[in-house]
Amino acid sequence: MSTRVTVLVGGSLAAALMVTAGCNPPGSTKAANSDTSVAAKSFVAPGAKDEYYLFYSGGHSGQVYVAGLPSMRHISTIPVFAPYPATGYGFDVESKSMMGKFTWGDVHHPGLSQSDGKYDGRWLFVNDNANNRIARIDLRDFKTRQILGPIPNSSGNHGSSFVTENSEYVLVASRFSVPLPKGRYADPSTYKTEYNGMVSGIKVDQKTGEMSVGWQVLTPPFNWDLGSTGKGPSSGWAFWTSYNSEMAHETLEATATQGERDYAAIVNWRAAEQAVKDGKATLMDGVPVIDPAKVPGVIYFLPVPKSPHGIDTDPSGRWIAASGKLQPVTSVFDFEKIQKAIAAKTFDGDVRGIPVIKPEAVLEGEVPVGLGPLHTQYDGKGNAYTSLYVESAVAKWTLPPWTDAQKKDLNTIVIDKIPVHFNIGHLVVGGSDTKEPYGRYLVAMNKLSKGRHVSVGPSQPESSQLIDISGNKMSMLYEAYTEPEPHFAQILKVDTIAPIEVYPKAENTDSNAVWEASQASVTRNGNKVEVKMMAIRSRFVPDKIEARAGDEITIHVTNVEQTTDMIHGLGIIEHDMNVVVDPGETKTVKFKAAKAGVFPFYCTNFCSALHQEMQGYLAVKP
Ligand code: CUK
Ligand code: CUA
Repeated sequence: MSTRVTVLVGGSLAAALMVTAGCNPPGSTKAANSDTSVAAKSFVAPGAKDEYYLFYSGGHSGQVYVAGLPSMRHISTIPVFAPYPATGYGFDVESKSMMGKFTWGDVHHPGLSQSDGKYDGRWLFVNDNANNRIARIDLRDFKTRQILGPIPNSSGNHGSSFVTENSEYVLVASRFSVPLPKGRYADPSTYKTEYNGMVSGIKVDQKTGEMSVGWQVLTPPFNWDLGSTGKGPSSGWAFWTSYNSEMAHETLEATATQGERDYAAIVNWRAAEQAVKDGKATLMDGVPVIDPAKVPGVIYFLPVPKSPHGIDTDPSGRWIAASGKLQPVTSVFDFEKIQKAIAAKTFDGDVRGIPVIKPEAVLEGEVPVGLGPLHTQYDGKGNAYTSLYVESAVAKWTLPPWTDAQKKDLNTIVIDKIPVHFNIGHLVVGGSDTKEPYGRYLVAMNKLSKGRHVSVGPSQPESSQLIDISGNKMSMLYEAYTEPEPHFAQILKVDTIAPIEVYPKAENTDSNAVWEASQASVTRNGNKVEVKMMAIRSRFVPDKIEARAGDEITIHVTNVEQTTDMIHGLGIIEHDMNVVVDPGETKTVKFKAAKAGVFPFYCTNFCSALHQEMQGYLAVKP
C-alpha cells in the first residue's frame, strides 16, 4: 500500500543517528573508486576552464565559496558576513557599514535568482542563520551588495534563501521561536503561549535587486527548518518543514522527537501579498504581519514524517518530497491533490486556526529510501536523489507517476544507492530547484571526513564528493575539501553569466576618486585629515601622509588600472587596516591616528615586479 504511514519505533533510530555519526565503518576509508579512468571525467587541464560554478555556503565562516565543476577546484571566496582581509572586505567604510555590528554570520542556503523558473544569473542570495539577515551577491562582479537585517519578528534565519520563480521574493522562515516583537521578555516556560514563529516574504526590487521586508505570517512556535518554493501547479506557493511541532522548549533531542509526525507549512505567498494589499495585516515592528487565524487561505499545515529536515519541490512543481530523519522513508505529496484537499476542506481539524490537511488525502507514497533521509534533489529526467545521513549514502529513486506494480512495492523504485564519506547533509544537483535541471553532476556535502585526507589535526575540514549522475548508475568521480561548512550549494552553468573583471572608469561615480597624480591631495580641516589617493603600478600618490596624534584620517584610494587582475592593496602598519581595491574602484577607509610615530603603509596585493617598492609613510607628529 503506497499510502501506508510508516512510523519507526521512537528512539531507536535516534540512537542510530548518534552511533553512526561517531563510528568509522571498517575499511571505509579506502578509495571510493580506484579506477583511474574516472579521473578523466573530472579532469580540467591546466589553463582549461570548468563548465559550471559551484556556489558553496560557508556555514559559520560567514562566507560563500566558489568552486568549479567538474574539477571541484576552489576558485574564490566571496566574503559576506565576516571580514576577509584577502579582499579588504570589512575594512572599508561601505562594507563595514553593511556588516553592521556583527563580525560573523552562519550561511546555510544560497539561492540563485530566477526568471520564469530558470536561473537568470543576476544574483545569489544567502541567509545568516545566526543574526537573522539575508545578503545579496551581485553576479556581475561577485560582490556582496546588500545585507538586510536583522529581520524584525524573526529569530534564527535558517529557512531561507528560497527564491520564487521570478525572484519576486526571497522567502524566509524563522528557526527559533521567541516572544514577539523581539525584545519582549517572556520566560521560556511560557513557550507554548507566548512564543511565535514567523514566515517572511523579502521583496526583491527587479531592477536593483534591493531587498526589503514585504510581509510576515505569524505561526505557532514550531522551529521552521528547510523549505522550497513552488512552480507549475504549485506556482505562488512555498513549503517548509518544522522539527518541533511538539512545541518543546527544553531537551529538544528527547521532547521534540516524541510526536509521530511533524508539520510542514504550505504557504500561499500570493495570498499573503494580497492580504496585505487588502489591509488585513497588522503592523508589528514596522512590518505588516498576517495572523492566519483571522486571514484564512494563507497557510495550511500538513503532517509529514517525524523530525523532518527538508521538503523539496520537483522541477514540474507537482511532486513534493519531505523526509523525516527518524523514519527510513521519504514522503511524496501530490500538489494537485493538495489543491483539491484545500478546496474540499479535507482537513483534520486545525492548530490555532490553521487548517491541517489530511495526509492520506494528498500522499502519493512513502519511498523506502534508507536510514536518516534529509534532502532531495532532482535531475529533470524523472529521478530524485535523497541524502541519507545515517546510512552515509545517496539514494536514487523514480518520481511518480508510478505504475500499479511499482505502487505495490515502492522498494522497486529505489533504483540505485551510492555510499558517501561520511554522514551527508545536503546534496545538490545542478538546477534542481528550477524547471530545467542540468542533471549530470551531483555534489554530496558530507559532515565528516574522518581519516580520508592527510591529517591536519583536530580541526577537520568538510568533505564534498562529486558524483556523475548522467547514467543509470551513479558513479563517484572526485573528492574535495572545504572550509567549514558547506550546508548547501547552487550550481550555475558558467556561460549563463559574463562577470566584469574591471570596473570601467566611466562607471566610477565616487566624487573622491582621483585618476591622475595631479588630482591627488591631502587636506586638513581641524583634526580631520582627508586624503585622495591614487594607486597605480607601482606607487601610491601621495606616498606621504602627515598627521598629528589624535587626528581622524579618511583615505579615498582609487585603483586607476583598467587591466584584469591589476589589484592593489593598502595595508597600514599597526593600524589594523587593509583595504584592497580592484581595477577602477574607489574605496574609503576611516581611522584614528591614535599615537605619534612613523607608520609605513604598503601595497598588500602583489601587482608588479616593483610591487615591493609600492609603499609610503603615515607620519604622525606628537
Ligand atoms: S541544513 Cu545543514 S545539512 Cu542548515 Cu540546510 Cu541540512
Ligand atoms: Cu600594488 Cu602591489
